[in-house]
Amino acid sequence: MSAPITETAPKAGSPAQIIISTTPAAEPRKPLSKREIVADHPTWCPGCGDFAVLALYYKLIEKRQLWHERVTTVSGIGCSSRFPYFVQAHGAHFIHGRALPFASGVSLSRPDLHVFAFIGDGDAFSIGGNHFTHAARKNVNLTCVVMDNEVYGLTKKQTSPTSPVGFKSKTDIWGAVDQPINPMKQAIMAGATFVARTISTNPNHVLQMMEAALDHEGFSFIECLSECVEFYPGAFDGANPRKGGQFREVPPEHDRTDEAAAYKLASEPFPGYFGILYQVKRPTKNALEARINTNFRSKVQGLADWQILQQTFDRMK
Ligand SMILES: Cc1ncc(C[n+]2csc(CCOP(=O)(O)OP(=O)(O)O)c2C)c(N)n1
Ligand code: SF4
Ligand SMILES: [Mg+2]
Repeated sequence: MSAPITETAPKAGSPAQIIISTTPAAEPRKPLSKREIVADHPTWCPGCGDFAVLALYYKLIEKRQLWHERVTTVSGIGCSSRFPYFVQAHGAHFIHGRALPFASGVSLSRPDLHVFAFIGDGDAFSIGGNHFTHAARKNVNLTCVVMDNEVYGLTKKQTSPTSPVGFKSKTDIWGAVDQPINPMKQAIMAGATFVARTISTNPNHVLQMMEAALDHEGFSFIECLSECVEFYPGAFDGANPRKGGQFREVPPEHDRTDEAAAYKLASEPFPGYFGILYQVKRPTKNALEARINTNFRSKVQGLADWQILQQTFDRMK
């Protein structure tokens, strides 16, 4: 969750100061309606799973009353990454694979914002694989939703790191031969403190996972299976009871703080388990850095930022 902040008016010649306050300011505002949250009309193919994920993001914002100016939606490049265009709030459509470093910067510099990154499986685990690992291990306070369609959608059907062995695409015309990434294992191994799995065809479950991720302090990761009806139709029928599949929730007796148990659940063959597989408490990078900043500030009281910087430069001479 984000911390409330107040901004003081800058004194002449000095930059604005951000002050973190412990009590939220009273905001006598009427609740946001869906109409006020929706921006552009989505441009996905009819039937694309991404529509449902977007609708549930609207629902989350509406239900939890996240004001426009407190929400930031960051994405990379891909079909899923069109998200920020469709939400009436802050947002950035950033570089392919680099949504997480951008989102981390926003989260660290603006603790009052709820930061969400919506990215694709290629975005997260191919070109952005290193960034995913580092954002997770640093436990940056943000929610990362990977809309996993097991294919590169935007660029029209190349094999993605989550495509199954045998998947035929423009880059593997005889069928993929490489072992796919297991996003759950990848996230747990990297150090994510909240790891969950859901599917766009189960709206209640998606919202439940989004709410739990929002309430988590730290790097919360959701893999949301979201079908690309154009280039990988039927990919997730096996997890959809309406298509004869099986939607199995994480068993209630599962200890989500048990890493080995979470790995075991994550290792189940498709359709596997849905729900929160892993969740632990660990100090966030945000909190650890804020502590350093507070300590440092106490040593340079009364100096403006530029004066502190000047002192550092002077010391380097
Ligand atoms: C640096 C860079 N490399 C490659 C591309 C081309 N490109 C755009 S989207 C994409 C893959 C999209 O797949 P995914 O991340 O799974 O998102 P989806 O479209 O499936 O939602 C690629 C390779 C790019 N835009 N920028
Ligand atoms: S190409 Fe696939 S992922 Fe992209 S909008 Fe169409 S159905 Fe959705
Ligand atoms: Mg994809």
